[in-house]
Amino acid sequence: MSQLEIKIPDIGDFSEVDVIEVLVAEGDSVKAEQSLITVESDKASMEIPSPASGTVKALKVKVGDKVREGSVILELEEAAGAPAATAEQPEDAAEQDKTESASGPATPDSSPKAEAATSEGKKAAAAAEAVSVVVPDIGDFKDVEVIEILVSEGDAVKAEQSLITVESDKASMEIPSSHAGVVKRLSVKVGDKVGQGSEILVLEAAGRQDTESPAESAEQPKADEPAASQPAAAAASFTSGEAGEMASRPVERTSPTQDYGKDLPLNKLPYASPSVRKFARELGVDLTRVKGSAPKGRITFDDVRSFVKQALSAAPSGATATAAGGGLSVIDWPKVDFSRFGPVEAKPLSRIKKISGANLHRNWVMIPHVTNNDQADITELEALRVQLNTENQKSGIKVTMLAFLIKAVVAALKKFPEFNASLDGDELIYKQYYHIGFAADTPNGLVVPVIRDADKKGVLELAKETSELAAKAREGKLSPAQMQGGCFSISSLGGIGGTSFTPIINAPEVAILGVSRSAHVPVWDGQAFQPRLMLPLSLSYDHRVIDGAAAARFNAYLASLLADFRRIAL
Ligand code: CAO
Repeated sequence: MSQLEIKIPDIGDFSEVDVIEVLVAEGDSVKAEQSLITVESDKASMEIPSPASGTVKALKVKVGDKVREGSVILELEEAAGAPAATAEQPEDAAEQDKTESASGPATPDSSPKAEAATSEGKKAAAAAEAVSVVVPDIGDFKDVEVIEILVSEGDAVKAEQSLITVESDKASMEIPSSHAGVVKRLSVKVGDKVGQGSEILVLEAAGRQDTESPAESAEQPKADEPAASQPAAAAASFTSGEAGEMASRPVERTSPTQDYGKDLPLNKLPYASPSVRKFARELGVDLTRVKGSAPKGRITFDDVRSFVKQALSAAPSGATATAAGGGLSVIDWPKVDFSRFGPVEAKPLSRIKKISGANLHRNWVMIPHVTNNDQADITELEALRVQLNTENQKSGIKVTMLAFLIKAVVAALKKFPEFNASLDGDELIYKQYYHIGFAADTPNGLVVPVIRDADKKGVLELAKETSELAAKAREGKLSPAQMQGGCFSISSLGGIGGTSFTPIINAPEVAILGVSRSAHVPVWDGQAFQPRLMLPLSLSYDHRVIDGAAAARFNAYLASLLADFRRIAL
């Protein structure tokens, strides 16, 4: 028994490709022509078959490796009595694959003609000329089924853009466009059988496509043409034949998306065309978690899109969040039949609770929150507030602590502009306006009305507006506009109680101030303890934007303004 090094054969113009699937394991017995690995370029994938029968002694590649012609795939202990020709020369064997194996890689002989994709005499010669795009030479595949149409009438397509996916019983491949232009008419539909020369669609060509003569264009592709420019790429764009069956079986995995495929059992990669795989990779989607809607469980572009949409909106409110991990890789919510333990009554969540719940969930999960707790000495401020209310009784406006807080917060935002900002990708948007939201507790749940241009309003005006908006909130009469555009929010539980809490940031804002109940406490003034009215301030901030030191300074500054309100005028 001899030991063979099985190498990547000539795989056409694919200079370096990724190993996306290893189909055998050490110790496995393999037959000649059995697929060993699947490799993939950005537009195509293909299986590499074994040139000989034997036992896999040592695997030399793993998923994620880059390979090229001549790279060693594995060491094979040749089966006794195997024909010498298959065992000796992997190159020869590869050559044999080229001509004999339908499951083998594309060969020069079977390479389709790059420009033969247009029907004769219809090649675009001038702008807006109709071009019939046909199925090129796709090797041994005849009468293959159209399983996917990747463009629609009216679409602008680029040359080499994939138009349709066809599938035989063992492989699928994408057929690229030979020309750029606008799709005038589709000539095929899903389910049609096509072969070399079948018209796929008619394009209104974008302009003169090239300077070749029709005779030249019908020739074989030149060796140095980029792979993607040849339908050979399509001929090589095979996905694992077994994947279709595999994809219909659920694969339970929660590994990070970047590693998808690595931990999968052999032959269990999801069933999708190369461009769908690429699309999924670009979006960081783990295809093993996407359910294919096409026949045999094949995953389409739309399946990937739906998966992403679902993941993005997976900040579910109460009921749905409890259904299944809420889009996170966490164990499912416990399902308990509470009636087993005593009488229960089920009531649906209010509309506000569902909406605010979804927002709170997303914000809590997506924003790295830190809360800085401080206290403000509001002894004098509270005395002023009481005095103003005594003097202003006839005005009907009650001066509230909330109004003072809004005024002080605006001054602090001016001093610390990063608190009056929002993250937009890698940019921080600094706002030059000061719209302040405040949490209002209503019978139906939490809402956050917004005071616009709070910097331009006095304390009395702020007190009047907050009480009007809070009343509207309780009546459920706030308009959407009255809850939009906030820069920073205040959540005051002072009238209710508590000593501190962690308010949840109201995205896309980057900070929120929680206010708890003030209390008289003994404060050391350097000589003696004095009874002072202290207001707890809990500042939650988005740590991606705001450093802990900045938060401590903001909160301390705010406390200093509340301790001596005259500073606001400075
Ligand atoms: N410490 C002690 N007492 C306070 C106080 C504080 N920090 N803030 C207000 N109070 C007192 C007031 O003095 C007033 O007392 P009197 O009735 O004796 O005058 C009482 O509490 C009510 O205060 P107010 O009329 O000034 O109302 P407010 O500004 O406290 O609250 C509003 C207005 C809309 C913020 C409030 O009604 C509300 O909905 N708060 C709940 C906010 C909330 O739910 N936050 C949590 C969000 S996260 O789940």
